[in-house]
Amino acid sequence: MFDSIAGKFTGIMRTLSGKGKISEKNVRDAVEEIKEALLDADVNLRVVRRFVNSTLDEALGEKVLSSVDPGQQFTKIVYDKMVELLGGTENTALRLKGKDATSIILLMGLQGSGKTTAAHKLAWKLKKEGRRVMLVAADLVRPAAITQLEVLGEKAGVPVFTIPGEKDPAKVAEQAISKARHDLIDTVIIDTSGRMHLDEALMEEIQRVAKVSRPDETLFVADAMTGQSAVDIAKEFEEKVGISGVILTKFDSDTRGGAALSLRSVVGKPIKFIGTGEKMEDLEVFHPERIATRILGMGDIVSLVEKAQEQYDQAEAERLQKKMAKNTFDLQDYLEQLEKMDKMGSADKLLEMIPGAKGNISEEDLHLEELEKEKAIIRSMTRFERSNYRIIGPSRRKRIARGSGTSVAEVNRLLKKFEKSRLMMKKVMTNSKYQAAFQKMMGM
Ligand SMILES: Nc1nc2c(ncn2[C@@H]2O[C@H](COP(=O)(O)OP(=O)(O)OP(=O)(O)O)[C@@H](O)[C@H]2O)c(=O)[nH]1
Ligand SMILES: [Mg+2]
Repeated sequence: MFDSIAGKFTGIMRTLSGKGKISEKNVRDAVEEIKEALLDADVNLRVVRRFVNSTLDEALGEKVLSSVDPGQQFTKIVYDKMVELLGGTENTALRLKGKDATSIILLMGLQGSGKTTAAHKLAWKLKKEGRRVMLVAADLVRPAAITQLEVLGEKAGVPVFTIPGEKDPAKVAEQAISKARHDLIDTVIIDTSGRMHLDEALMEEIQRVAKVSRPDETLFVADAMTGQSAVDIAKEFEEKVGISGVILTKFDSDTRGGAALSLRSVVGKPIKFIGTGEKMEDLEVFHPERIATRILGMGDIVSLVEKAQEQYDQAEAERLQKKMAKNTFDLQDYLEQLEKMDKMGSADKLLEMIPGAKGNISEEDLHLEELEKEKAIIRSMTRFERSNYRIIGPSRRKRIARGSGTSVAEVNRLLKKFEKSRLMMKKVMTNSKYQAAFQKMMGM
């Protein structure tokens, strides 16, 4: 997706970059080209107009034309507008209850949009994050739908709730939820039926299922390949049922990207995930910045370095260095470092940006799952525990393991690893030779 639009944007940005001076006409021409590129990508007309007008307003302002590097300023404006269009910095995380309650996720959308696949992917992802998940087969329209979900559930290692012979999806949902509560399942994902077209029957059915299940997340599953019509349909679902977010599937397909670029702005609800393939692991959290970077054709090593530097600014580096030297680097600091890695982007994207890394280093090499667990473990600790890891005795370890959905052995492992690395840090930081290397690495 976005290949064509990215090509155009790269060209537009290139003509302006490096110019010592750009005129008002240069800006107007560039914005005109951007407009055409967006329209060619099948972006909603109103969205295009708004984008173009606000870009023009800002780009014609004093700041750009008289700046030292107007081309760069212009690129920055377009990038910022694009990020905003895609959702800005809003929080797209699923809003689920804690693990001591049962959260409900309801998936809905047209036929073939990817609901069942998304249910499967989501089940696997949440299970990996330590949640106890149950899938619910509430698509009673398509004959093979139940079997399809059962097969997928087995693949993901997640139970699938069905009532053979039942005709009413609302009843299935209701009973599934009470069974889930009884079985201490913390996350229920309901897969519903789709229809070729929007029709009353589908809406009425979904409304009833939503009413009995009272979902924490009502996710509209949209097929990116359907372009603008996905946007209209999403609007309809928002009005009739109410949606809390969107899963945009088939992001890996060769489409122009109009749906992706219009949905957020027209529907007013965040895109939470994108489906990037048919396999279980092909579900990614949607990051506006990353997509904007891709569209503007900036997905190269430069942006990786920039991002890295943004996150690890100098003051931060100095602060860390002091902490490490004084041996006061605590679990809270460690958690913050792990969270920063998240902000830099998914491992996959990271690997894509490092020349030669893709194919040679796998995500597994990066031990991501372990890091996810470590984050969960630290988040289950109190502030006091985070800065005084030595007080974490057996009963606290038990509580932390329970709270984070991990085992005591995993908590032990993290604490041991942390202790070891603190010792290492101290050694390194009090050795002047290493100190210089560290400063160089941090760009100091
Ligand atoms: N390439 C690609 N294919 C996908 C993606 N998501 C779903 N598919 C494929 O799209 C087809 C339809 O997916 P389903 O999950 O069955 O769609 P559904 O919405 O449940 O369909 P109905 O139950 O018939 O309404 C399947 O062949 C999936 O493999 C994706 O992100 N990328
Ligand atoms: Mg289905």
